[in-house]
Amino acid sequence: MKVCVVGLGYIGLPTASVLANSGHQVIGVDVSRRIVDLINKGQIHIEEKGLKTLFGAAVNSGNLTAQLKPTKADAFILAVPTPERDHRSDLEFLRAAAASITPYLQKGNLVIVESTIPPGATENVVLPALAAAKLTPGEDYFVAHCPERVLPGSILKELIENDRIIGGLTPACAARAETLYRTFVQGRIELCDLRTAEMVKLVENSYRDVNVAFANTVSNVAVHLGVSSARVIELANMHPRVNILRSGPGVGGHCIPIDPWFLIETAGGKAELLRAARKVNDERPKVMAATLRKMIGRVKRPKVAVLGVSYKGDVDDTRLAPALPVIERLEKHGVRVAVYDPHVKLFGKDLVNLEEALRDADAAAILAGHSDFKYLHPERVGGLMRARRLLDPFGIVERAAWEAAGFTVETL
Ligand code: SAJ
Repeated sequence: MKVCVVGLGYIGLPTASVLANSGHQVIGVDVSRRIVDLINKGQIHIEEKGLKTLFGAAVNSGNLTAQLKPTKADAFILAVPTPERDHRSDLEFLRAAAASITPYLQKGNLVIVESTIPPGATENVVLPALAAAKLTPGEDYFVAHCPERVLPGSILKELIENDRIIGGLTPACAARAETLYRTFVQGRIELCDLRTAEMVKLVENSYRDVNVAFANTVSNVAVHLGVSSARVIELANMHPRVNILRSGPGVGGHCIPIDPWFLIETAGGKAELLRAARKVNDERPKVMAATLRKMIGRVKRPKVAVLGVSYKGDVDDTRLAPALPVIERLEKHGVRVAVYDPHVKLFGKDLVNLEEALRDADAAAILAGHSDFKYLHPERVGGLMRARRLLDPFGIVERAAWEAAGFTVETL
């Protein structure tokens, strides 16, 4: 098929690359000239395991090119961001992406929405934006919602191996979209209606948010009671039907802190648990900053070394990363913050190397669970710092070894 993928971000670019390597002719579309130029030069703007190689193969095969405007195609995949503003979905990018394909939409085409949206949005936002094409959806062309479900850090593996949910405007629409996904998906493909597919995606991420909020609640209570939350969770998880996630510095990324709001927005007041979970997770950075200030105590011009500022371990993405509000809070209280991250290239603040970050620091805080941090050497780290204190909310380092090296280790 000739497939036009609109939006070349963390989902659109890997999807375009996989499609191109599966033999489709793919035209990637993005409003950013920088991204289009980079792609046509054979370069990419995001870090994702295996993507460079897969993308390189797609471009070299001649099956993947990028441009600023859509073009006539058999299928259109909309994979643009759907941000949240004031706890409501902002679907302007999606509306604009849908409007941008109308001049090229023809009878028999397939339009797929991959972006995450509130239930009802394909019909209420995308279809009206496509109306200018003067074609009847479900009759003249096919419409489906196929939410992406891939985990950043394992996108390429999960794009191929995960099961997919496809919601169709009609059963024929869902079946049509299935033929395209079948060309690269090895997992099961389940067909349903639009609204079910839209809700499934939001339910998945809300489930994760509530479960992380539960772990964070356990941590908050454990701190209050003076016991180790990691040990409480470890012991509770020995029960055959208990599986508590990890508590941490908060929930970041472009999905989990946002998607529950899309469900709350359309739930008619029936999703209060999700609202409570959001509050618990959003307050975690405050807990981190307060803990660090308490650990440091009264020191003149204190300095904290923040190790890791991406929203989670082993990725370069800093969107809504919990490290950001932690840093803001510390700085507001006069703490100097030096930031080191082995994955992140761009960040609102200057990034420094590890030694510089640690030099004369009164505490170090691991705020993204990068696996590299397992190999930090307590003596070397301690040798650079003014005082040996470590906040490790992920429990990344071997606590006993660090304590033996004279560190006060706080895991929360
Ligand atoms: N986190 C914890 N404790 C945990 C697990 C996660 O604090 O035990 C935190 C992470 O540090 C991070 C945040 O939660 O800040 C989210 O990380 P994540 O790994 O749970 O999820 P994402 O945002 O990288 O990807 C999620 C995935 N959804 C689910 O697992 C239900 C992925 O499959 C989705 O495709 C993706 O959102 C998306 O694009 O919607």
